[in-house]
Amino acid sequence: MKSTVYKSTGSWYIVKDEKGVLHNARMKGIFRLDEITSTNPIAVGDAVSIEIAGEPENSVMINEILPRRNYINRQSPKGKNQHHIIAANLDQSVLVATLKEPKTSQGFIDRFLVASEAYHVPSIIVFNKSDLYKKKEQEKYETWKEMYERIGYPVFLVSVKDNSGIEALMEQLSGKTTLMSGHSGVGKSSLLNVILPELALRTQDVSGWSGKGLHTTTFAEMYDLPAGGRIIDTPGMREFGLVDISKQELSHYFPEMRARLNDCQFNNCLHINEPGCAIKEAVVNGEISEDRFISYYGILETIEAKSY
Ligand SMILES: Nc1nc2c(ncn2[C@@H]2O[C@H](COP(=O)(O)OP(=O)(O)O)[C@@H](O)[C@H]2O)c(=O)[nH]1
Ligand SMILES: [Mg+2]
Ligand SMILES: [Zn+2]
Repeated sequence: MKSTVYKSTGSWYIVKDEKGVLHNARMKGIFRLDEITSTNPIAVGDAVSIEIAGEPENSVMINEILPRRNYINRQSPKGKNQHHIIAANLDQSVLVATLKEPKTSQGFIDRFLVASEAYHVPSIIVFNKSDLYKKKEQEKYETWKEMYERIGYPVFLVSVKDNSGIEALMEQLSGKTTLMSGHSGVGKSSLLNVILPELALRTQDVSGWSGKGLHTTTFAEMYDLPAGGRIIDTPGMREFGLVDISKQELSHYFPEMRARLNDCQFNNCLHINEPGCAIKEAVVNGEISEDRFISYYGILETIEAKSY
C-alpha cells in the first residue's frame, strides 16, 4: 500500500497510508544503490510502499521508496562524503526570519535561497515578530520585500503574537508541501502552534507505540494543514548546506544573475573582474541589487576550489 513518511528518526518511521491511517514503520532490507552515500535512505516526505507486519502492534515494513521529485540534504556530521536527506517531494520551502530578537542576516537568507535553488525548490520568506518592528525595521522590511519579490521570492510579514498576516501566509501554504526552516528563536514553533489545530500536534503519536524518543524534537516531522497541504518542521536544523555547488555554478542559483549569464563575454565568467561582464554591469546600473551581489561574492569565497 502506498504511504507517505511523516516522521523519520533513522531507525523507525511514522507513515500515513492512503486511507489517512498512521503506522509505525521499519525499513526492510537494503534499498537503492544510489542512496549508499546517504546516512538515511528514507526521509520525511518520501512516498513509500508498505506491507503490514504483526509485531509490534500496528507496525509495518517499508519495502520500497518511490522515485523522488526532489529532495533537500545536508552534509552529514559523519563525514564529508556522506549526505543526510532532510526531506523529499517538496513544493516549496519557507524561511522564517526576523528583523529583531534575533536579527536574521541577509547572508543567511541568501544562502538559504541559493540552496533551495540548487534543489529546485521554490522559496518564500516570512518575517515574523512584526509587532516588535520600529521605523528602522519597517524600512528594512520594505527594502528587502522589494528586493526579493523583484527576483521572484514572495515575502510575507507576520506577527504570531498579534495574529497578523497569518491568513495571507496560510493561503500560500494551502495545498502544498512546505519545508520550514530558520534560526532558532525566530518563532517557528509558535507559528506551527497557530497554523495547526492543537490536535494535529498531539495526535502525531501512534497508538500502540511505546518507543523511546517519541517526543524528541530533533527530527524533521511533517504535519497536515487544516486547509490541505502539509508543513515540515526541521527542529535543530540551522541551515541546509550548499552541498556540491561549484564556483562556476553559483550564479545560476541567483535568479537575477541566471537571466543575464548569456550576456557575459566569457562563458566561464565568475563575475569578479572579467572584462565584458554583464552581471557587474547590471550591478553598476542598479538592475541587480548590490547587497545581493555582496552575498554572491561572500558565498563564492567560501566554496572551495574544486577540480573538475
Ligand atoms: N514579540 C514576538 N515574539 C514572538 C513572536 N513569535 C514568537 N515569539 C517569541 O519568540 C521566542 C521563540 O519562539 P519559538 O517559537 O520557540 O522559536 P523557534 O526556535 O523558531 O521555534 C518565544 O519566546 C516566542 O514567544 C512574535 O510574533 N512576536
Ligand atoms: Mg522551535
Ligand atoms: Zn560575468
